[in-house]
Amino acid sequence: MLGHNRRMSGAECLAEMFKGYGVTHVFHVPAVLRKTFAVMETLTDIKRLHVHGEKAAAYMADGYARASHKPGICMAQVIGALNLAAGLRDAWLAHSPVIAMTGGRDPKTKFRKVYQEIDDVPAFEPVTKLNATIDDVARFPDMLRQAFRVATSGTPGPVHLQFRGNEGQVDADEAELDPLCEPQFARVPPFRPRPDDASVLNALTHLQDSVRPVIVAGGGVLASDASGELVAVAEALQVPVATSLNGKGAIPGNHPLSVGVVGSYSRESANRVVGNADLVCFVGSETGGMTTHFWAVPKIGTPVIQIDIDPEAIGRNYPLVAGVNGDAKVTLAQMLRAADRAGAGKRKAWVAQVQEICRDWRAKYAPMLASEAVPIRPERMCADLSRIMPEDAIVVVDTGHAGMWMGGMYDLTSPQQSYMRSAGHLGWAFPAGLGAKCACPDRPVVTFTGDAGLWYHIAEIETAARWGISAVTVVNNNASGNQSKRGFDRVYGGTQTAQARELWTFRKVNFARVAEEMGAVGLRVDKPGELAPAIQQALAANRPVIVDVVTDIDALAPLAVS
Ligand SMILES: Cc1ncc(C[n+]2csc(CCOP(=O)(O)OP(=O)(O)O)c2C)c(N)n1
Repeated sequence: MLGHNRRMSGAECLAEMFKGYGVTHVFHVPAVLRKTFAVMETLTDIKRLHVHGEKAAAYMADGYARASHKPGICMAQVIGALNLAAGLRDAWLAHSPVIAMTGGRDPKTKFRKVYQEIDDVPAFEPVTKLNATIDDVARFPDMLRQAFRVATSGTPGPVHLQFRGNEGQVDADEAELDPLCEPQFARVPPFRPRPDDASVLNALTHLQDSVRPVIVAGGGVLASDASGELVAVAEALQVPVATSLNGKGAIPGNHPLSVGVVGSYSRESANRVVGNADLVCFVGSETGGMTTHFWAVPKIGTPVIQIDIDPEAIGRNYPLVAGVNGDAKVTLAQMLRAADRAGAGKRKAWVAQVQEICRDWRAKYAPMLASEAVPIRPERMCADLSRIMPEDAIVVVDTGHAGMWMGGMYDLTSPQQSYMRSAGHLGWAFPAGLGAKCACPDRPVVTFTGDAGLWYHIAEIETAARWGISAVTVVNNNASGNQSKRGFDRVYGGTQTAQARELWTFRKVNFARVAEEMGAVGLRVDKPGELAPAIQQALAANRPVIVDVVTDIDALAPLAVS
């Protein structure tokens, strides 16, 4: 079609195209696209990580994608396909460009009760932007290009390609193929759509007219690599900045205009500031339930501006005074050029009030952040991590209590640091941290998870050891999923029976010993003073490390205020 066809196998075509798109790692459970894996060995340097479960493979690809902005690739044969689909759910919720490839049904044997086979395609529908089947090898080049195009463009997200044959044996077929790549779609964002000037000026006018505004920065700011422009606009106009949990990292926590994460897994100061604002400007945020504490912060009726690359997101949950459709970086740069810096003085009193709200938060939690209690308090873990994280660290955080503790209590301290979090799935963070380390081997990667979170994919410690993935995983080990405690207190009428604890507690396990047995480094921490030295030792080890921190089962994260 494009004039550079050569006779080759689908396997050769895929391997060449992976190389052309700059793929460095593929996460899989065998056996799928076997011939492609064999050809990859001779044609490319791509690392083929054979892992312990398809869901973990998807989470690793997701962590790889979020850390690098490059699509992460994961694969499964037909019987593992739904395990892989389950693992795409977090990528879907977080808008992460993951490309999943599975083996699928052969037209010759469909509906004949073939071993291990069902129709998997519908299960990928709710978690993908593109869900397609490839029955003929001639379609490899255009479908792979489409996969990269869809995964990276607009609001990024997962894609599924099902290859004919339970193991995708269509890759052994030959045809005249052109393995052409489009490097533009090897990374997010491929395009930076420029908004129309009138809509930007309208938004800017509203922002500049307000005396108590706040910006809420979402994951779209990070996808667009727009943190620099965001902070510059905030400084020029003197507008405080909250972030969504997905956007944490868009502004360092120690910036004088930063108020923290707003919403449900949040910091009280952020909810107070957004709740008191006379105008809220969402940038790259879906204005979803988690970010707005189920649309209570800000209250519906507060004047709102929304800037987003996806026109369908603009105005979905809040009636708007201004909407801007465009890339975050381009839009914010446009606003900066037109900004009235002189007029920023009218927000002096508001900024002072905001900074007092932030100081109050710090004073309220200072004793817990510095707590010497044994068992260790999670607040102390967050404070120590904020203090000692290297300048270019990637911090990866699980959901549930881990998301609440770190979302609320952890601060990034440099613009080079990154933060990624589970969009809701317990157990995501540990494999995602391994994927992030594969994508960015020269950056320190530190994962924060609870013990319930680690249990999900604990087998991947062996994968980390086998592949020398030197991510550091810090476990808030309270031998329970104690985020659930409040909910069970409630249904037991205030006081749980002794037996009720079987619903949310575990055996006490020493994960440092488990890690050592699997070939990683294990460090056990019982006292608060040992925590920072252990993490520093872990970062220097240049090996996969589990830092097992024994924490207080009665420590419950503060609930959101509205
Ligand atoms: C896939 C999935 N299943 C269930 C949940 C519900 N859930 C949220 S937090 C939690 C327990 C968390 O335990 P742990 O990671 O040990 O942290 P802790 O609460 O003990 O601090 C559970 C079961 C979830 N978020 N994701």
